[in-house]
Amino acid sequence: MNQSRAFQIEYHQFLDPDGVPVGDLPPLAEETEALQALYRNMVFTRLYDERAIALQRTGQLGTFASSLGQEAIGAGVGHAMRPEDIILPSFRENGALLFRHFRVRDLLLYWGGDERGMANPKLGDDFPICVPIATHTTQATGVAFAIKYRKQPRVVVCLLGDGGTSKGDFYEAINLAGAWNLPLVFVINNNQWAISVPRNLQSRAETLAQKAIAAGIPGVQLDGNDPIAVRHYVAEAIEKARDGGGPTLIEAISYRLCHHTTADDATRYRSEEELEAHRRLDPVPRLRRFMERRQIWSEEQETRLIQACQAEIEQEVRHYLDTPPQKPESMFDSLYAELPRELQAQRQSLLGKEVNHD
Ligand SMILES: Cc1ncc(C[n+]2csc(CCOP(=O)(O)OP(=O)(O)O)c2C)c(N)n1
Repeated sequence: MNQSRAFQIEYHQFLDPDGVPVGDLPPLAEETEALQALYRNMVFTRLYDERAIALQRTGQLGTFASSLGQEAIGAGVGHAMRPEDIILPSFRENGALLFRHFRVRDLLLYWGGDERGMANPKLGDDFPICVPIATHTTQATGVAFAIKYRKQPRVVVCLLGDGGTSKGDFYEAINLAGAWNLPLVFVINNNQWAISVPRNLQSRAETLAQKAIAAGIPGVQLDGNDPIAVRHYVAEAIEKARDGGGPTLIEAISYRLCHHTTADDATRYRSEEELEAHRRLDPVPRLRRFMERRQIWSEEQETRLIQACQAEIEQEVRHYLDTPPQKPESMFDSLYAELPRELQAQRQSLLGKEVNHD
């Protein structure tokens, strides 16, 4: 039988789990400031995460999706984007959002059930956190189409989870991205679990990156716990898209070291041994060890960084806690230009005013 086509998926990694280079490093590895910025973002995200969970546990936050163990993805993506690019995040991309104009207070307001958290005018064209799985992938194609149509030198970055790649929306989105050669980069945060569904039950595909092949776009797989690899390959894909080179699908392999959200108990479906094995791949000490060996990071810098992050986070938490709650009827305010009658009635009844149903 003749072979029609053959494909392969490349896997990239620069640092092993101990932060030791596995081969030649990209120019980024010589950029002290960039490495320190990536590291700061990861440490900040982790400390914010811890604080948000404490707020939730004490009844001061509705729910929260941690990114513990996956910080390299957010940091690498956020750092690779230019201010004029547009992010369409899912709900586990804190680090990427913190590199943009999202502040901790915005994120806390959102998770506290206050939509004003996503209404900061400084967010520009960035999209709010998307909780419905993969629905934002088709929106991303729309945004990327608009950019291309207007000939703007901007790129759209859309992040989703491994589970999200099983949704029809995702296949439609990558197909259109390919067909229209859109300036769009999809980044899959493959943390290997979609709540309690493990990656191997989610799809028979050997890699998630290979889904790109059917869409006719490049698909690459990365060690998503290697911040240098994420930053390097996401930046490469973004700049290629900016130059008219079209979309890329990046699968960043990581692991969710935390519960799915504060409403989940991951001990019910996965073992301590599995968790322990993945703790050894943690991206934060990985970059720290690399920088220490290069003598661009010290114990003293670490202590100062932690203090500075904690002080900033506490200030943001104060802003969040001091924000007067939204009025309950505000939930009707941003849905429609003109509220349909049934919803008007609901709004009125919430205000304590009965309406006539003729
Ligand atoms: C359309 C839709 N269906 C179901 C859900 C419920 N749900 C929330 S998170 C989740 C799993 C998501 O897994 P994955 O895409 O791997 O992202 P992760 O949470 O692991 O980052 C599901 C099914 C949802 N939010 N939206």
